[in-house]
Amino acid sequence: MKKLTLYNGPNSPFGRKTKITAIVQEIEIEEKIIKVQEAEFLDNFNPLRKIPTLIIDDNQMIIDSDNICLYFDKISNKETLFDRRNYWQIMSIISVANGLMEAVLERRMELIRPSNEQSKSFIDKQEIRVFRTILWIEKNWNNFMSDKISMDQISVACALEYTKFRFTNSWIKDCKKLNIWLEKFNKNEFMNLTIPKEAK
Ligand SMILES: N[C@@H](CCC(=O)N[C@@H](CS)C(=O)NCC(=O)O)C(=O)O
Repeated sequence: MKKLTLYNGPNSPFGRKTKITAIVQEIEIEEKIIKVQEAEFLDNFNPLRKIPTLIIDDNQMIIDSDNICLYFDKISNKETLFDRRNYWQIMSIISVANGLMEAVLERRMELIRPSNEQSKSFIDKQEIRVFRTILWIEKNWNNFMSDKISMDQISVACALEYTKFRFTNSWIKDCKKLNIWLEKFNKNEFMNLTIPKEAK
């Protein structure tokens, strides 16, 4: 059996996606929580120095949360989270969820810079993108009541929870369907097991 080491952060929404996929697909991993800014050793495996990064048998790497999730799905004996029948829809919703995480993350990174270096127009742009994206998901994502867990659901849930954690839950009033779905989805044990450390 291969040794799988998942380098992750304490609060990363991208990392959360991969961890949930490992739980759902019953893949045994060793998770190492690191401070990515100080993780010089990671540069040999991932020159972007980003988490999550997966290392297989101490020598092979898989970079990017989407590739890690696809890998876990591929080596699992469980039913796929990327159903062939609506594969491209699932992949596109995952990309939308990734973009939402990125916008919330970029906004936060800008806000923690010294105030004289912050760009208000950059922050505004990310905030507008966040609200537009969540409203778009509310209106356009049409299989989210499905009881069968899929990768787009995991991704959207991680993105919405990260938005609540780092930015706001004010989108709830305009996205009632989505919020009802999220509350139900949050009852899955894997959601509870992967709540960001600082959000507890
Ligand atoms: N596209 C990447 C994004 C990963 C990402 O942005 N990770 C952030 C943490 S949430 C990171 O490692 N940031 C470190 C940095 O930018 O220095 C993925 O899906 O894995």
